[in-house]
Amino acid sequence: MEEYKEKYIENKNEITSAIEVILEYIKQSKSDLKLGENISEIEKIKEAFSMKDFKIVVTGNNGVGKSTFINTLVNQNILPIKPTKVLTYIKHSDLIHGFEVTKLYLKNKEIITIDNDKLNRLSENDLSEVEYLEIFLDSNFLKEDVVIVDTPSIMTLSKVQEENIDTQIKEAAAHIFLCSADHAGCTAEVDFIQDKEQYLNKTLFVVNKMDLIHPEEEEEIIDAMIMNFDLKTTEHLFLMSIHNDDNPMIAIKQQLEQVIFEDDKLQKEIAEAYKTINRHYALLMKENLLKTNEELENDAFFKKIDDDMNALFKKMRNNLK
Ligand SMILES: Nc1nc2c(ncn2[C@@H]2O[C@H](COP(=O)(O)OP(=O)(O)O)[C@@H](O)[C@H]2O)c(=O)[nH]1
Ligand SMILES: [Mg+2]
Repeated sequence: MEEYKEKYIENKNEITSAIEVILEYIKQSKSDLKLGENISEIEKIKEAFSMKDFKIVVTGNNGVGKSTFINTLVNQNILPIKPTKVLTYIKHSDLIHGFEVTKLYLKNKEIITIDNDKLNRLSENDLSEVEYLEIFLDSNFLKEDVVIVDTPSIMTLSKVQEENIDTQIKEAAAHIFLCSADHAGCTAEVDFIQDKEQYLNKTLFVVNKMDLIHPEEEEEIIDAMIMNFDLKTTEHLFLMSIHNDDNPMIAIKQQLEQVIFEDDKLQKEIAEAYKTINRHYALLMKENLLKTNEELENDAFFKKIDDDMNALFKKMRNNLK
């Protein structure tokens, strides 16, 4: 099994620590590189990687099982199984440093914090004042800045919500469009997907509730999905039922991580970061060569940093191959 996320985390950690080492080196050696824009260039890279989040937007008709599906993804019964009225972000909270709470962002700009176990008790009336929700949860799936966005049914979206969801999908690292086997590919669904063609390479189509139909209808559903949504391959198409033990959740997670972490733009960013770090390292080494050997030998600190750097860059070069 390909470990797309692990590979990304490794790259990110390597980039971050290489930058920290370079910054430390510049600080200790009072390098000329401190002047000019050099420091800010690599600091910006570090900042960009620390700010990243990977949004997975889940959309679909009412009652197709979006909230149930998300609960399965994060492995907790966190979302209430009743119609979702407002956009709901589910983010990671490390329990050692954080809390499992829900923040209600009200339309009047107030923010209310409640315990997650009170989520089920929010009435439609309570939610009428809410613009969006943010749920913090300790879940392995959400680690490394994965954020899931649950959305109201595509049938009940106000104009504002519809535009908002379009923006969400545009910004998202991945989009999951959920259908129900008993009416997969209906007109409302086709209409919704029609103007989202440019996002098809990051969209996964999941037909849920396969338990509701006869096994021999499976072929028909696959054909209908390909036809109605103009799918070029079935790589991004999954059929499942929450009630079946052999549901393809592992395959879906794997495909999701591939879409998110093997993304061309992200890979380019990583390669660029390595290139910039290498350039800075070369500049530092060049400066360092101007020192006398004694100076260098007497300085245990430089020796340690050099070792750190060499180890890091050896790993990086292997990675770039
Ligand atoms: N038969 C069947 N029911 C399901 C399945 N997945 C979810 N449901 C049910 O469908 C209903 C709507 O689910 P929910 O997650 O709230 O749908 P949402 O409106 O899309 O978020 C609930 O009663 C779920 O228990 C499934 O695979 N098979
Ligand atoms: Mg829901």
